[in-house]
Amino acid sequence: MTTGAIYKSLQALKAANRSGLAVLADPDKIDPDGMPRLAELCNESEVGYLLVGGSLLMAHRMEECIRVFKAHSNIPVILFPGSPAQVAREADALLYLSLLSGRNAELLIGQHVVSAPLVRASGLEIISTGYILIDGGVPTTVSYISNSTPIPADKPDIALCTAWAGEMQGKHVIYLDAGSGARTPISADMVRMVSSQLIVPLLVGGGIRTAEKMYETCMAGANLVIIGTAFEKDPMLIAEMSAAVRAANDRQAGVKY
Ligand code: 1GP
Repeated sequence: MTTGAIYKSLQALKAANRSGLAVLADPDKIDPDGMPRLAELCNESEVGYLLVGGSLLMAHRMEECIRVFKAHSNIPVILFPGSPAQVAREADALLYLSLLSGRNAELLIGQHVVSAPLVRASGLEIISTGYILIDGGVPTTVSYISNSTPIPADKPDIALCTAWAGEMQGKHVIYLDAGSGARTPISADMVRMVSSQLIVPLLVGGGIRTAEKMYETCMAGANLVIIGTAFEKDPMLIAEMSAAVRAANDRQAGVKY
């Protein structure tokens, strides 16, 4: 499976030692009427990608949310599916997730086999993703639904070996996630250790709610930082987080003020 423009843009971030910002929109928490405003805020900032998905999706409005967003923005939309049912042709790409931190064969290969015809027929850019859950201090929906235990937050060596295994298996990206609404986001030490050892881009998310933490995560080597909950609570934070990403990128590039 060849990769496309969106993956190339993530590789470019990695090659330049830069970070990007992604907003995660859960269609159960934002309705299509909220999408024009979200698109406007994203267009005015450093947001490079909109991720769409949720663990359960009770409201059946994912496709409409994507359509409305795309009518108001050129920012690429990437599916971050909580289940194989969340494949929407309206999006541009799909994070094709394997839950590497778990030992649940269904989430490593079983559901992929069942959904393969649907995914291939979708025409979406497929980004093979080694998805690694890290303990964020509270039980998350993902760990409950997946019946899997996250990697302890103070075991960066396990996270690194899991990421290495994913990279050697050919995953296009590695995603370290403390889970939506995590009390404790992933430590800069863990991000730094994993990022410094990977060739593929590193995605990081879960519980990031301040510009300081955003800056620290970017400086530690995250190539894409994903924020959902903090923006649901206060969409105006998008501008503040964007400034933190810009500051980290300038610092990495040696820009002096
Ligand atoms: C969850 O990493 C994402 O999978 C985003 O987490 O909602 O806590 O920002 P938050």
